[in-house]
Amino acid sequence: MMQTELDLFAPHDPPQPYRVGTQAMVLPGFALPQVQALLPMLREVIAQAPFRHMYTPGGLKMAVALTNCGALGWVSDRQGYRYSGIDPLTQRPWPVIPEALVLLANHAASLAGFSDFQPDACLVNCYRPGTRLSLHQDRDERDFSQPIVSVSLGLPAVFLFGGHTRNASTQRIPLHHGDVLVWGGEDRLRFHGVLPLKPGVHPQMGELRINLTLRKAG
Ligand code: MD3
Ligand code: FE
Repeated sequence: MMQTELDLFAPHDPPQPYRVGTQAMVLPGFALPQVQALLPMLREVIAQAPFRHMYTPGGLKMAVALTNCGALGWVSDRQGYRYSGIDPLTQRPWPVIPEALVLLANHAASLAGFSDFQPDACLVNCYRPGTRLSLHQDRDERDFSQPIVSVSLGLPAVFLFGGHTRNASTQRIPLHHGDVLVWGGEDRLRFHGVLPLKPGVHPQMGELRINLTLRKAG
């Protein structure tokens, strides 16, 4: 049948999963069917453990606001980067990871080839327009053979996926609301970051991007 200009406004199916490294996979829209259920759970987590800006060991205030859920939460202060079972702000254990989020992460990891992923830590990053995350490696977890699963929500971002040294060239990977990424194996210690968020308003999330990273930290 002939295409009409109206087709431009028809909803698109999310693209198929694709590899960005030998053991790194993007699952576009994988979280979309769960988002409506996840958002109230996320709101509850944030009510119990509010977003806050942490400081780097060098004393710089981090641009990304963060919180955690799970048995372990990632924290940063003058003493260094580490995982802690206690939220330094509330002095209480972090809220539990919503079961639906654990199941989603486990399912995504298995599709990417990592069976039996059982996350014990979920870092929740909050970006506003202009916020960026500079190139870094994730090295604070005990076992680098465990993958990381991330869920992007809200405003789109450009993710930088680098190499094994800070100077290696980077791929730019656009990330949208509902996209899930899984990284493991030889891609686990790649440098990565996020370009400054462009201004915008997301219909569900407003002027925010929230990224959840699920890890087996302990
Ligand atoms: C690739 N967060 O919290 S998530 C972080 O969008 C972090 O908030 C970014 O980097 C964000 O540490 C990116 C995707 C991600 C997470 C860890 C990785 C990609 C990764 C580790 C190695 C390679
Ligand atoms: Fe990271």
